Amino acid sequence: MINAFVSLGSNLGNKKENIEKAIKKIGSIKNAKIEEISSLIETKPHQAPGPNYLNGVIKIITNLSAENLLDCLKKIETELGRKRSFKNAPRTIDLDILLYGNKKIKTKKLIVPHPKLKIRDFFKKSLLEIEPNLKLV
Ligand code: PH2
Ligand code: MG
Ligand code: MG
Repeated sequence: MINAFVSLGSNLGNKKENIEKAIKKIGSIKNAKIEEISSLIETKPHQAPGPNYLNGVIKIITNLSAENLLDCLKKIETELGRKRSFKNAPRTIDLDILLYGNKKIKTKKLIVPHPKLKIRDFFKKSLLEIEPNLKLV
């Protein structure tokens, strides 16, 4: 079993409801259990146009591979109306794997730790809220 941290972001439609629906769906993924949920914080769009975001992070414990977890998250994004018009376009929901255990992954589909983890303070803030002992190197 591996601890993974997933970020939730929304800046389109009913942001809080989108995030709550996503958490519910993640909670029903077979082979994944939600362990912690951070507070949700309003953030200014980082390197992106559009309205402010609502952001949060959850901790899950899972035996899914990172790639399979990503597939589940993408499916939930689609179910919640995510459209992909241009890079960093406003979105109903964005679900990103921030950390997958202490693994480093670099494939066409997935980079973990999340490449923007160090430069997005809201990621770090939410991560440390739910995992105070986390060493972010
Ligand atoms: N996600 C992005 C781009 N910019 N800015 C904020 N505040 N929150 C996000 O989740 C976010 C962003 C691309 O995924
Ligand atoms: Mg993202
Ligand atoms: Mg994403």
